[in-house]
Amino acid sequence: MMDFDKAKALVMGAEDDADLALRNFGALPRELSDLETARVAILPIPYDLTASYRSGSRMGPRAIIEASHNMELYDEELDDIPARLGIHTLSELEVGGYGPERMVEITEETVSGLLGAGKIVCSLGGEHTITSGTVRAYAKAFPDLSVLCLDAHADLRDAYQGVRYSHACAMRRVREIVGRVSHIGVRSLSVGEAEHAKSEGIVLHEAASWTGSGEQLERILEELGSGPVYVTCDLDVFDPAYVPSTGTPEPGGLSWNEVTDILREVAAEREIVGFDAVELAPISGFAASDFLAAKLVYKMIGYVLRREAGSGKEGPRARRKAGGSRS
Ligand SMILES: [Mn+2]
Repeated sequence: MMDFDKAKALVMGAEDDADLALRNFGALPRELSDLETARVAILPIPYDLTASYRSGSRMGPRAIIEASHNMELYDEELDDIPARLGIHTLSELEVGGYGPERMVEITEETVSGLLGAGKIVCSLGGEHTITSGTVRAYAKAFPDLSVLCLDAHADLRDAYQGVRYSHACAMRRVREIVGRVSHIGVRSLSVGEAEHAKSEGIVLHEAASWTGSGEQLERILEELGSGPVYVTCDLDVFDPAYVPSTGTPEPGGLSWNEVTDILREVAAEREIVGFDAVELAPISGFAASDFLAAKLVYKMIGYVLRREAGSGKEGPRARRKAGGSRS
C-alpha cells in the first residue's frame, strides 16, 4: 500500500482540483485507484429482479459511488487515509437481463477472478441475492470461511414465490455453502423461518436484544470461528431513522455506532477478506442513506487497513505509530 505522506499529498491535491470528475469510489486520483495496485476492488452489481416490496436497489451502487464523491478520505477515528490501500472501482456488472441464478453465476465468476488477482472485493448491491454469488467464490478461495450477516431479515426461506434465488432466501442459500454464519439485527421473519431456525439450531441475534456488550461480541466471534470472515451488510439492519432507503424497511434497527462497533471488533479479532453492502434503494432527493452506505463501505476498508498496517505487512505508517513520533 502507499505510504501515508504520499497518499496525503495526492488526496489534498485532488481536493484542490475543481475539475476532478472521476467516477470511481471516493473520486480518487489515478495513483490510488489503479486496478493493478489497488488492494480493494469495488464491484457494483445493479440487480433487483426479485424485490418483493419496493424495487430500486439496482440504483444502489450508483448512489453509493456518487455519495462517496463527497466523503472525506481522511478517517478521524483511525487518523489515517484508508484510500492508501488503493481502491479500484469496476464497471457495473451487466446482469440486469438475467434471471437470478445466472446473475449469481456471473457474480461468482467475476469475484473468483478478482480473488485470483489478490483483491479484497467489496460488492455493492443490488438485492441480497448477489451474496450467494460472492460467497460461493469466497468459499472456494477460503475453505474455512465464515459469514457475518447484518440484516433485519432472516432470509431463511427455501423458496419465495417459487424462486430459490430470491432475496428472501439469501441466507438459506449462503448457509448451504458456508457452515459458520452469524446473524445480527434480525427482527422480521416468517413462522416457517422461525421453525427452520429452531430445528437447525440457528441462532438469530435479534435487534431488540442487541446491546453490543463484550459478552455478545465474544459470542459472535465464537460463532464465526477463527478463520477468515466475509461480511454481508443488508442496509435494512440499520433503523429506518438512519437508513429509510431500503426495499423493506423494518422498525427497531441498529444505529450507526452499534454497527461500526461490531465491525471494528470483528475486524480487530478476525481477518475480514471481503464484504458487501446490499439493498440500498435510493430515494430521490434524500441523500442520508446513500451517504451512510458510502461511509460504511469506507469504514470497512479503514478497518482492513488498520489490520494490515498494524500487522507489520506494510511499513512506514505502522512503524511511525509504533515509534510514537507522529503528533
Ligand atoms: Mn433484509
